[in-house]
Amino acid sequence: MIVATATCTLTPASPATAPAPTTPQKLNGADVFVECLIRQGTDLIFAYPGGCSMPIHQALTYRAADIRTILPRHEQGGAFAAQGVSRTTDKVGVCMGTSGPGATNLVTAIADAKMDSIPLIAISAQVHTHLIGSDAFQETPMVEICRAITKHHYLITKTSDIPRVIKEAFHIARTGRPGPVLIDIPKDIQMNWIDGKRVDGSSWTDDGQPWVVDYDPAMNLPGYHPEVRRVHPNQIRAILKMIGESKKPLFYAGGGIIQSDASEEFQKFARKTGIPVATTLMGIGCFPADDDQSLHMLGMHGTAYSNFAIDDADLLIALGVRFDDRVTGKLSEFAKHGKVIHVDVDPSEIHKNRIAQIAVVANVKEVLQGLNAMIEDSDIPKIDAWWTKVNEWRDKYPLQVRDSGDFIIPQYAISELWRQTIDQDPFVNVGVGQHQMWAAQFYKFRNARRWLSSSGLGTMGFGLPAAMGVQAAHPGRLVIDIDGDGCMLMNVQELATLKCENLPVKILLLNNQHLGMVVQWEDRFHAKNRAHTYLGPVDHPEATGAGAGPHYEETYPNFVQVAKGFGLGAAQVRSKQEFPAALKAMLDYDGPYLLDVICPYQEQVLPMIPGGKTIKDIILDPLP
Ligand SMILES: Cc1ncc(C[n+]2csc(CCOP(=O)(O)OP(=O)(O)O)c2C)c(N)n1
Ligand SMILES: [Mg+2]
Repeated sequence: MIVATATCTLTPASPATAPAPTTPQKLNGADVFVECLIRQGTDLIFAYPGGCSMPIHQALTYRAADIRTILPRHEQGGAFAAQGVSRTTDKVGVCMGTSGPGATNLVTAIADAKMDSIPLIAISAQVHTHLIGSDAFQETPMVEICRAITKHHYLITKTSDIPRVIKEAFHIARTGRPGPVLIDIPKDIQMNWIDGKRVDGSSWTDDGQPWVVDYDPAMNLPGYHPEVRRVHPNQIRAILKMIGESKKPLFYAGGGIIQSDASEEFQKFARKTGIPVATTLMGIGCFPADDDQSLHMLGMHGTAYSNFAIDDADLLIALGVRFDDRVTGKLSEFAKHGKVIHVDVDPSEIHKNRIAQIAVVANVKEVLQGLNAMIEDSDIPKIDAWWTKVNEWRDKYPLQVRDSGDFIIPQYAISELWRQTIDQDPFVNVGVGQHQMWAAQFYKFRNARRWLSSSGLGTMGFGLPAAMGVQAAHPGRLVIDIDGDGCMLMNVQELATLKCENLPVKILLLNNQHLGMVVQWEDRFHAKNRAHTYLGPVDHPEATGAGAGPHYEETYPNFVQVAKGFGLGAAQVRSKQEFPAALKAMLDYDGPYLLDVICPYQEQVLPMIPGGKTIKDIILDPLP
């Protein structure tokens, strides 16, 4: 007999749109599963059905008033959309695919969430328990596949485990260092009736008794204690002392500040100390990028002045960061004149890439609250001379938008987008490539959780589905996808979801007809040898790097036709003079819209510190 503490009062509601089922609905595992999601605050799920997940889809229709089910057009799209929810709300995004290919289609986005510490519940349906291990139709061992790319993973083997597993999964996903949790649920576990009977009438409970559902069961996570990592006042004092004694300090501010919702505390502390702030790609938005105290982004494509400052700093205050190689370049040379204070919630990040003189394993928000509470005037460093030097670098090496005549270069397009939209505090999603880096450089974010980028895994195709999820979670808000032409094709099917689910995302497609970021590396490091980086027909001269290419007569594919085919509004623009009005037309459009912006492919993202290199190797000038 299963011990119960609360009785189940769940009554299937009538589906919002479909006619009521003709037979009375008995509750089964799938109904309980959906109720558990709702009790975790889930009001949106991105789910693509198939044989093994049908019971949960059926159950979702009965609860349509409480949970909106969005049908993405590919499971990867659904999983990135769920990330869009997690990255911009206090909810954990939820996605689902059926067994086999539906499940494996989730994998890239799960790995992506792990790298960026994004809480995510990924549900995969599984074949019947008695078939597991038999190479049954559409069977894949999802727990094994996802073991290294999830924070935790479950295969549910008893229907009565559903409430505990879901409670634990959400707890693990959102606490400590957040991350994705996989729940693999076999079809028979979904179909078992809560009266203790399987669909064939046999018993699934030990003694054939009904199961009284406890929706708040005890968790069983003996090895998981994120809550014990607390900061001690002595550590706070030590940090303040080191800051007070520094002459050339710098904040190295990362995604941990955003994940722990600590931007307010960070800004307060940063302003009190007056120390320059540089952010990682993941940290964008934790401090206003157009503020004088901001040195903007650091690392491979960060500002030259932030990288010069790191190189010269005598103290790096590293908050919620992981010393990623795209930030450090050659590790032995990175910030080698500086001491390091490193605060991170994950002990495995401490001393991983860089030894810290002060290391604190704790929630960044708690540490910042402690710092704000304990800081005294004597802890504020005297750094006027440091600022003079930093400002010299800033004046000498600003981010530049060169004069491009009537060509639209991406740096200009993004700056103009910023000018026309920043007052609406929009959510901006990006793909991966040059357009992503230019968006990071030229869209000067003022708030946290507005910038969505696949940063750690660098997954092309992230932007469109992420934007779709953000729009679903924030109806009425401006949601933008700045995308590349390569990335757009990776999840282009989600244009259908935008249209069919009334998600009015605005897509600024920076179309250079190339895999621009790879082209940039070809041009810099491979003697301009074009190796499968042209996105048009192979008999075009551009395929071998020969064409002039800035203004194609005919671009491929015809994105305007593609978007219109999916029912979006769309236009192409090639002239800089016409760009502001074309952009405004998109922003004013009632519904999803794609603006196909034809850009020259020769443009390079600068500055650039080549991978594994140092500040001495920084590239500041375009190729002749
Ligand atoms: C799924 C995936 N495949 C390959 C890559 C390698 N890659 C990184 S950027 C890039 C080019 C992206 O092209 P596009 O979307 O057109 O953006 P652009 O660089 O031209 O702005 C490629 C191929 C990747 N990051 N992700
Ligand atoms: Mg491109």
